[in-house]
Amino acid sequence: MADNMWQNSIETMPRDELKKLQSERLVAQVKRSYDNVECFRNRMDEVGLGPEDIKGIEDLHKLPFSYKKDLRDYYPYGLFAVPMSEVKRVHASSGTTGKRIVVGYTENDLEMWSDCFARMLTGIGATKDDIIQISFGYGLFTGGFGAHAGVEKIGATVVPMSAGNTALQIQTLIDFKVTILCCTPSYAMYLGEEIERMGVKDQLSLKAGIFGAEPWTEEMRSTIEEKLGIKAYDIYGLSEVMGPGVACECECQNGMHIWEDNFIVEIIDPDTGDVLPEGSTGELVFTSLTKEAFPVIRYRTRDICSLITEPCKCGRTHIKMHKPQGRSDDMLIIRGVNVFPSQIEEVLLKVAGSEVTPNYQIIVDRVNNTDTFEINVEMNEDLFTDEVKEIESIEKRITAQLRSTLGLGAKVRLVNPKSIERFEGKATRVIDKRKLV
Ligand code: DLL
Repeated sequence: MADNMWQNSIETMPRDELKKLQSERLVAQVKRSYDNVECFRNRMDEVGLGPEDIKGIEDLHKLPFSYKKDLRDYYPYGLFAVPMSEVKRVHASSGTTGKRIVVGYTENDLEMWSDCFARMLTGIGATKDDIIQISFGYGLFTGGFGAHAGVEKIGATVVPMSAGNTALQIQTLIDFKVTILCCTPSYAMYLGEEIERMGVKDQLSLKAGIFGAEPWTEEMRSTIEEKLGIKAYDIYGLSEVMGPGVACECECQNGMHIWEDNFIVEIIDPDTGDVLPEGSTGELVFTSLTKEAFPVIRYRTRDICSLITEPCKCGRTHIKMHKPQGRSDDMLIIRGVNVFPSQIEEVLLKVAGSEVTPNYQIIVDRVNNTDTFEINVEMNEDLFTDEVKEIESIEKRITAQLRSTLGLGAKVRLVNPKSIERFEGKATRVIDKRKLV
């Protein structure tokens, strides 16, 4: 087993030692955050807690939670714990409104991140002889660059494709003799279908795939494995906590190891905030132990999940998480992009506030393994027009603004006044027809 580990002594560290390490690191991280991050200091002061009150992980539950909203309130750099001269890279992801959330990394943070990804690669048998195609988006999204650094770390050959252009992706897989593919699971399904349609499966050199950034099921795993002739592994992460590699599967394909030397995980009741007993399903909460530029303490991910505490056959001692089952907020993941309905509402009001009403409906579906994204918006009664040109021009304006805000294409349709269903209670603005297979 030892030869498929990147940092053997850490990955197999006895749990009591791991807990001790977490305690030491937590104490230091709380102190560093208190000294350098105003939001955290204020929250500690409000509940009368000082860094000296945190003596180890047994005191974790005393600490206040942090939320995605904090990243918006302190946009862009207000939660960083080091001066900008120490920040070597930033990434960003969707916030709950038009403002993105921004995260930063020091040189040590980037090292730690690439080590986490290297653990995943080594764990699934990758070596420097592998040729690894990264079809996660490169840019502010953490997927592309996060995976890239991990591949470079283990000394394998990186093929930095980024997302899109399916024909070229397939040609590259074949011609460059790619052995491992990294992308979203829905894109892997789509590539699999196209490869099947083209009848070129036997020209592939692929043996494995690393897929994540959105929910997927065991059924999807089997279909992808069958269509691409590979083993498919799950990887989890989120920008706020690091990016891809907070947790990842090993060769056992049975839960994702959370790298507990770098992160403490808790499962809480999303309504009460209480820590739930072992084995419960609830909201995942992470505390980063080693991140310098952007530490998070008890960060509420909104992902609903449960943990696996039984020892893993691979020999790694780090706890595992099941696939997330859903979210406790209204965030949608469409073609790998995080989308909040509130962002859409903001765009509608901004670009066509007088022509449309805030009555809208978002319809998400999956056709040919690709997410479709449609928005129906009611026209304002006073300005009601059946002039096709005028309607099209409003639709185009909204589509363009959505594309620039979300980085995602949508099919926008203006519909007649009062034609969208009204709700007595909470409006159901989102119809998500995707079945995960
Ligand atoms: O999606 C980071 C990432 C990139 C992970 C590439 C894996 C591979 P964000 O854009 O900040 O970061 O979105 C984070 O995506 O809170 C989950 O809801 C969801 N998510 C990520 N990985 C998985 C997964 C990246 N394996 C949000 N299964 C998270 C289910 C996932 N959901």
